[in-house]
Amino acid sequence: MAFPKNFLWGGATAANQCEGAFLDDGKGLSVPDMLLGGDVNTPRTFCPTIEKNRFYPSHQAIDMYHHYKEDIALFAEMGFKCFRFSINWARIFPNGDDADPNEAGLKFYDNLIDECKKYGIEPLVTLCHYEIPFAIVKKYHGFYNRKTIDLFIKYVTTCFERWKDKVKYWLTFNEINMTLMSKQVGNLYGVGIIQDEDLNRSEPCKFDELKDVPQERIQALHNEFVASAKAVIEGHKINPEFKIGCMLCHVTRYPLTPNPKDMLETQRIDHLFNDLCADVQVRGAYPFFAKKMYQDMNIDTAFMDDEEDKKILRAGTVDFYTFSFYMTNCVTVDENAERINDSMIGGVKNPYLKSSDWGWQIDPDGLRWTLNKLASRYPNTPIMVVENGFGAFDKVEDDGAIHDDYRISYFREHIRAMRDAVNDGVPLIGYTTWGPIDLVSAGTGQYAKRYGFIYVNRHDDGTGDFSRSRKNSFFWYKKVISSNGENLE
Ligand code: BGP
Repeated sequence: MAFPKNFLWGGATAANQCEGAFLDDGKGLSVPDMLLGGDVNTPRTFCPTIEKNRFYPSHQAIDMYHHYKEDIALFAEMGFKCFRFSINWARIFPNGDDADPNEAGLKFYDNLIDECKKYGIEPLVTLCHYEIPFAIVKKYHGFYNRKTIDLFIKYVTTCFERWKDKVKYWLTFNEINMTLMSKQVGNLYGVGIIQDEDLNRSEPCKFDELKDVPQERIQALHNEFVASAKAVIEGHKINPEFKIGCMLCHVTRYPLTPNPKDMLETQRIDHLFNDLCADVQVRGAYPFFAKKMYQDMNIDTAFMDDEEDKKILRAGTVDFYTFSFYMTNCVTVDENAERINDSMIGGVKNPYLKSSDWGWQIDPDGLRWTLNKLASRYPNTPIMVVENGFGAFDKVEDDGAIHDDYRISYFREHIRAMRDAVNDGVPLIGYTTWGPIDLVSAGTGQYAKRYGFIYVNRHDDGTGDFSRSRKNSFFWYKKVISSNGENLE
C-alpha cells in the first residue's frame, strides 16, 4: 500500500507570516502586526503602538501580497495539489466590527484563490491563524467577550458565501490548543486578550512579561470552541459539501523513565494539551477529565455547564482533524532533568533524539505513533498533517545554489513515517509542509529560521530584495509529489 490516489500534497503558510502589505488596500492592524522580532534565546516583544524606528517583521514579511502569482507558479512547478493559507481577518473587517466587509481585501483573496485554481491547486483556508483584528483586542478584550463570537461568525460567513463554489476545505482556528500550551502566547495569538496595563505600555514587553489571567484565558478558549462550532454549523448551511476541520499543535510526549509517576504526568499533560481541545471539536463535548483538570487550575468551570453552548458544541463537530507536527519531547517528575530551551513548548530532552538549531527535537517515528494514536482516538475521522517542516539557517553559495540536504532528510524521514502510518491503516488524506517558501517565524519573528523549498532574499536587518530562488529541496519535493510519495531518494 502507498499514499491514496488523491492525496493532497502541498505546503502551508499564514497571512501574517508571508503577505506583508500590512496596511494596504484598507487592511487594519492584526495582533501579529504588533510584534517585534527575537531569536532562539530572546522571546519576541509586544508593542501596543506602531513606532517608526522599530522593525515589525509581519509588516512586509515576504511581500507575498505582491508576489503571489510568482509564488503560486513555483508551487505549481513542484506539482502542489493543495495550498494551505490563511485569510487575514483584518483585511476583511479592518476594525473587527465594521458594518460591511472591505471589498479590496476580499478581492485580494479572489485573486489568490483563482490563481490556485488556475493550476488545479486545492485551496485549504485557515480562517484564523492568529490574525485577530487588533481593534477587537482593544475594544472587546478578544475572545473573552462573547461579542467576538458574533464578529467572528460575521467574518467567516462572509468568506463562506464569497468562496462557496471555489473553496471546499476550511480550518477554523490554527493551533487552538496553544492557548493551553503557552499562556502568554495563547493570550496574544490565540484568543487575543491583553490586559489594559499591557496595552498602555510605552515600551515593548517580552511575551513572558504579559499579564496572564487564567480564568479569562480558559473562558476565552471556550468562546473560541463555540465560535468554531457555530462556524461549522453555518458553513454547512451555506454549502453542505464543505469540509471544515480543526487544527491542533500536537506535541507528543514520552515519559522520560518507566517511573509510573512519569507515566501519569505524561498522561495528564497529553490530556490537557493534546486531547482536550480536539475532543471538544471532534467529539462535540468536553472530555471526562476536563472539569477536574480546570478546577485543579482554580478555574471556575460554570461555562462548561451552559446548556445552549453544549448544544452548539454537539452540533458543530468538525469534518476532519488536522495538526502540526514538528517535534516530540519528554515528561518527568524529576525537576532536575534537562529542559528544552523553548519558551513556548518547553518539555524535557529526549536522549535518543537530535534537535534543530532552535532546540526542536526531530522524531519521524513520533509522527507515525501520533497518527496511529489519532486514528484510534477519533475513528472515522480523516486526518491531515497541515504543518511539518525544518527551520534552519541556509547558506547561499557563490553560484546562488542552496544545498539544504538537512531539510531533505528531515522530510524524507517524516514522509516515510507517514507512509508507514498509511500502511498501518491511518486515514491520512493530505500533507502540507510548513513554509514551502521562506517566511517570518511565528515564534521568534526571524527570517533566518528558514523553512522553504523556495529561498526568499530577505533578512532580519530588513535588507533583501524579496527575490525568490529554488533550493535543492525544491527539486526533491517535486519528485516526491510526482511519484505520489514513492520516490524519496
Ligand atoms: C506553528 C504555527 C506556524 C509556524 C510554525 C513554525 O506553531 O502554526 O505559524 O510558524 O509553528 O514555528 P516557528 O515559526 O516559530 O518556527
